[in-house]
Amino acid sequence: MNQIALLENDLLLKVAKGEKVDRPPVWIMRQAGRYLPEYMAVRKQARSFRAMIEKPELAAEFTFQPIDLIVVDAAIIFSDILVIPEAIGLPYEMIPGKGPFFPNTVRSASELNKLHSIAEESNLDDTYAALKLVKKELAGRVPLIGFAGAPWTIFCYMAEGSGSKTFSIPKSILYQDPVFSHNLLEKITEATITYLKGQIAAGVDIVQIFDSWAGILHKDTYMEFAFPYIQRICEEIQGVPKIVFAKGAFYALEELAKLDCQVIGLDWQTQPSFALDRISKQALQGNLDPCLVYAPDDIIVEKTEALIRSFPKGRHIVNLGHGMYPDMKPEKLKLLVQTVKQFRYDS
Ligand code: 1CP
Repeated sequence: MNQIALLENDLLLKVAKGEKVDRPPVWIMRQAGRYLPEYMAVRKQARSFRAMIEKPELAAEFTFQPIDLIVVDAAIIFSDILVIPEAIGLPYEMIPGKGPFFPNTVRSASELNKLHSIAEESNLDDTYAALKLVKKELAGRVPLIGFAGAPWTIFCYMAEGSGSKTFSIPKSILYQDPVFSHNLLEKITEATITYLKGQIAAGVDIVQIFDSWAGILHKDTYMEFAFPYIQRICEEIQGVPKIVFAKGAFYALEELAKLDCQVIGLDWQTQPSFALDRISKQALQGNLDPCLVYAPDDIIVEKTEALIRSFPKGRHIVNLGHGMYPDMKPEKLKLLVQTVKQFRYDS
């Protein structure tokens, strides 16, 4: 049986497959998280961020919150891109108010040699269990999005050991030791392919690859160290549509357009017309300025409708150009989502 036939709301998948829709679907990056009081209430009871994603019931609860409260058109599994370093031997901690921290880093061949492949049983099993639970409880209400970080973005965290404004350590490694860099990127790519295949087996309807740090690279380094690994992931992951979101990679849109993926995500600095001039095959996702969520109601409605009109009918998924911030108001996001839901292409 066709998976789509089982979904009540399959707008997202329809757009990914180039089928007709009467309005664009909408979901929001970081739609689960600290801006929701309901998230904060449950989070207080959890030991740590890791404990939240390691417990399938809790991960499922966080996944459902934006579906029930904001009423978006898709669920994205509550997890993190950093489960991949952990799965290959580099554990992380999430420090409240600060972000990720890796007690060890990978900056040399000897450190790379200490990594391993994904074991028969690993932390990734928690995500698979959460996905199965969410898929069952969703009962076809909306599609379920799985995700992973792109190899370059994961490389950034593994080499830097934390978040950073410049990621000068991983960037310097690309220039100083390209052989090591490719070896580590290769290792991450293999694990990511295994992980995404596992997510598909657990029931996801579509996957998104987050290259959050694409924008700090020069086009030459992006084409050498980032793009080929995303390309390989796209080629090996089949059976569900793929969304590639390379934040800040305006310089590589022509190349991203050649990927075996159905949707390209856009950050808010990229003009829709600029992207449409370079991408003719895929649907586009985005790309409202996240700070529009702080605007007065009438501006939110006006800008959201204008955004929809700037993309061709049926080739657009509404989203922000990056994630929600913790101090944003859920009511404002709800208005944005409602605006999309009331829009009709032909009126
Ligand atoms: O609702 C959802 O979006 C689903 C869950 C989700 C996703 C898709 C989380 C939960 N994280 C992610 C992806 C993710 N994680 C990315 C790619 C998207 C992006 O660019 O934002 C990145 C870069 C991370 C790494 C990460 N995890 C950071 C950024 C660190 C930095 O460099 O500054 C942070 C702060 C986290 C923690 C995290 N992950 C997710 C949540 C809700 C949180 C906050 C935890 C909390 O304090 O409650």
